Amino acid sequence: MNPNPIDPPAIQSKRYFDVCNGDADGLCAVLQWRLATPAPAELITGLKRDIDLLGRVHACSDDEVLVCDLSMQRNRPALMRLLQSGVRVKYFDHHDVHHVPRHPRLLAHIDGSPSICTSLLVDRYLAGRFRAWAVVGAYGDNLHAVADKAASTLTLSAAQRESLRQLGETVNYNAYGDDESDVYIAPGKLYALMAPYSTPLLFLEHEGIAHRINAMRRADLALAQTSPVLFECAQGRARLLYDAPWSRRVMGTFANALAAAEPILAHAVLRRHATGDFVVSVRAPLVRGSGASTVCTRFGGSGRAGAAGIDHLPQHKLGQFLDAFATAQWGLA
Ligand SMILES: [Mn+2]
Repeated sequence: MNPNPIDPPAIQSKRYFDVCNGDADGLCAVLQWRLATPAPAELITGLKRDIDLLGRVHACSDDEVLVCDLSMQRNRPALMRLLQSGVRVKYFDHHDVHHVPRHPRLLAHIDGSPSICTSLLVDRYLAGRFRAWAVVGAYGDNLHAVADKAASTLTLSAAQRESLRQLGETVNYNAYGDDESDVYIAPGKLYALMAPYSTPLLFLEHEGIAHRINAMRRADLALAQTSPVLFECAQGRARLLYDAPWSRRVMGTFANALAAAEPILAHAVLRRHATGDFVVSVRAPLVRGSGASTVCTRFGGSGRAGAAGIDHLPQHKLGQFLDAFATAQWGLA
């Protein structure tokens, strides 16, 4: 008998944080990881435009952070702070970064080539264990040829592959908006519905939400197709949308649809705010695959080789932007 037991010191248990872009590629990247490595992780995600997410993580020594599909360039200060405070970080991404830091607590799989996305980087790391989800992520990022190739390694009917494509495009669409009131469901809540399913086909079979979001996507796309051409040149075309919840949701999807419909052209979709300033999505010609981020970074934007955007293009810079778009060296940058 011990009359005077001493409680052991409280041990702070290790915490897990999953941080990702709220589009299909980001969500499907984390999903594959968590199917392979289950843990009670806190998900930190947002809309497509919420890219400075790592700063929202309050982790301490020995906690683990998984980061997927978020620009390391944009999140570098928060990344360094976490590493210096003893946090372990696994980082998968395909956005441009000047320099990947070397740190004993950082595992980084960064590849900015136009034929890869974050879901496929995780798929590669996991040796294809949850590949159907990676295929959904790749379709969501408009990497159709790459997604088709990955899908061809699975036993899928043509109809099943088409379902994965539509799901990728639908989950991607659901991430676009100025705030959560624009979108059908917050990306984090959509993730929670997807997470229990080891394959996207099971998710589609048991949950109706993707079908409901897809109906909204089709209606928004039909409206976008009626938008005027703002500018046209030999190598591309720019369309103009007015600002409304539907245009905020469909902008990126519309840009992807235009790129798929006319793959030899570059495409820009501009949405005009009430202030007169613009939000811009740019797609490189699909057949060449690069140049979009080069155009957008000149105007304070960011993105990937094939797809990029500008959050705020002042009205007086419209002419400069259209010049840059018309004279861009697609496929070289
Ligand atoms: Mn991505």
